[in-house]
This record gives sequence, C-alpha cells and structure tokens, in this order.
Amino acid sequence: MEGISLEELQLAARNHGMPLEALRYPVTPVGLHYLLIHFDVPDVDVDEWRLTVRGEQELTLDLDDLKQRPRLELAVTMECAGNGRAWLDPRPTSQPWLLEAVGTARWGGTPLRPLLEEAGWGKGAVEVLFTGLDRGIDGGIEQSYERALSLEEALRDEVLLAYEMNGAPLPPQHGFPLRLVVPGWYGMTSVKWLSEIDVLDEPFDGYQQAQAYRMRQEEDEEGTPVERIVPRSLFVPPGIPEFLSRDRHAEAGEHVIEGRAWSGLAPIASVEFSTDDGSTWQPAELDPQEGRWAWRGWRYRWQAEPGSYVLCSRARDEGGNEQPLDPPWNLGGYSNNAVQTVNVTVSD
Ligand SMILES: Nc1nc2c(c(=O)[nH]1)N[C@H]1C(S)=C(S)[C@@H](COP(=O)(O)O)O[C@H]1N2
Ligand SMILES: [Mo]
Repeated sequence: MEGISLEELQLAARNHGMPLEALRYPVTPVGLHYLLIHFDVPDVDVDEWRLTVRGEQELTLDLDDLKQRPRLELAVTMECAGNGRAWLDPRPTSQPWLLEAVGTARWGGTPLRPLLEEAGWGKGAVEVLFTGLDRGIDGGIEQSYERALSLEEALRDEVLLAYEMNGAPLPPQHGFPLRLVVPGWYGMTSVKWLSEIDVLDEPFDGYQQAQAYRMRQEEDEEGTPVERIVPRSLFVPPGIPEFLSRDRHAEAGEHVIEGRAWSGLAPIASVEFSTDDGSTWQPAELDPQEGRWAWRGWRYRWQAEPGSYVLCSRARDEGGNEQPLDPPWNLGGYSNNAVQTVNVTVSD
C-alpha cells in the first residue's frame, strides 16, 4: 500500500477520529466525537444568523424562534461514509480514515417535519435541499456545502434540526448554531452550519450529491448514491498498546471485550467475535438496545492463554446485512464496513 501524502495528512490532522477506547462511553464526550469538515469552520455571528425555509411560503427564524418550537432529543450514532477508506487498496485519495470516524451524541433541537409543514409544498415537490454557510472548492467547482434528501426521507419524524449536542450548545466544529441530523444515514447528509432549507421540484444535482458520495468503480459511471449506514461493530482493544504499531500486549486470564454495533438499515440482530482472524466465531452478549438510532453495546468474555491472536468482531442486522471479511473496493472509498482486526500478544 502506498504511503500517505502530505495532503492526506493535512486532512487527517484537521479531521480527527474517535479513539477506539472511547467506545466505552454510550454517549461520546463531545471532544472525542469524530469531526469531518470539508472546507473551513465558518465564522457565524448568531445575532445576525437566520434560518430561511422556502416551501410554498418563506419562513425566517432566529435561534430563539427555533428553541421555542417543540423539543426533541435523540441519541444518534453518526458515521462518516469514508470510514474504513484507508484499508482499501489502491487507497482512494481523500480523508484517510481507518475505523474511527464514528461517534454517538445526544442531539437536542426541534423536529424538521412541522417546520416543513408550516412552509408547505406543492404537488411537484420531490426533494428538500439543505445549505450550510461553509464555502470552498471541490472538483474545480466553487460551492456552499449542500445536500438534498427526498421529501419522504425529510418528513421522517426523527429528522432533527439540532442546536445542542450532549446538553450544551453546538460547538463551532459540529455546526453552531444549527445542524441537520438524519438518523441512520451516513454523516454527509447531516448538514452543519445550516442556513437555508429549500423545497425543490427537481432533483438536486450539486457536487456533493451528483459527483461525490456515489458508489462507482470508474469516474465516468453514474453510480448509485451513498445513503444509509451499513452494519459495523467495533471494540475497545484490550491490554496496552505499543506506541507506534498500536499492537496490543495483554496478560493471560479473562478479558471482557467491550464493543458497540450499529446499522442504519435495520436494528442489530447479532455480534460474533473471533480470536483467530475470522476463521471461527463465537456469539457476543448484546446489551439492550437504547433507542433505534444509537449503537448497541455488546461484550465478549475472552479467556486469553499465552500466544498471538488476531481479534475481530462481526455484526449482522435484522435485514440479514453482515460485515464482510474483505472490503469491496469503490472509487470514492465509501461504506467499507469490513471487520476490525486487532493484533494481541498474550503473556503469563
Ligand atoms: N456544512 C457542512 N456540513 C457537513 C460537512 C461539511 O463539511 N460542511 N461534513 C459532513 C460530513 S462528510 C460528515 S461525516 C459529518 C460530520 O459531522 P461531525 O463533524 O459533527 O462529526 O458532517 C457533515 N455535514
Ligand atoms: Mo463524512
């Protein structure tokens, strides 16, 4: 596999991941939640800031107007569609995530649907476009960061306009003062620094919809859109790490491996654990599911004897979707949910 370029390193240093040991927390502390910012964090003056909603009518709201609307708080697991990208060979050039582009927050705000109903839409409405305040250039095109959802998806009860994260105002890096949160979909859908919502009569064909976030093998293919999160499980690596390789060293005896699993397609049905690089699998114990949109905790009691091991876990959802052992390749490096592997040396 080719080395990481300085440009990829520049992206990786701006956009940090969640350290895997933070899988211990059911709700990720804000500073440990992953970050993905395509351009710059915009400079927002909240006194000047307004949300404009354009349907059949145009509504303009400030932050206090939004806070006075019905309140909804939901624990939602968010994952970047590029999580797992750096394992692909050849490695697509973009943010080189390994496994850590995930986090779960309690997002507080107001549901989108009643606001859309107030603005109204005509017979020809097909999509709803969400525009952020951040601007930049990608694929040679100057753009605001913006993404659309079908009207049907936008009207789901759990789609949220969030002004709080874990009980505090959104921090600048997570979209202050307002962001969209679309449970079950990869993170690119949840537009930060939200300023405009437009009901559209034509499908949106902007860069982040029609060029980026499509599953394809070649540049000139139309491909299919990246939408819902495919199943994944991750676990806290046991023992202690070697500084550079992050390979693990553990003592013989029982290790309770703690992990989490999620899928945007269907609820998690099972998690299995392997200590021999996926040759044989044992069932893990699942914790109760705490709400549909947050990850589900699981544990595996490993009786470790001296030796060398490759630990892995594999989740399956109720739709029968299961993590593959080897990653299928695609041009953008999206949606790679191949199993995590952790090398461990166990000694007496
Ligand atoms: N306005 C705006 N919204 C955005 C982005 C962005 O760059 N600009 N990045 C998206 C992507 S790709 C992801 S994965 C999530 C990350 O959200 P987080 O940084 O709060 O974890 O935000 C999404 N919303
Ligand atoms: Mo992302």
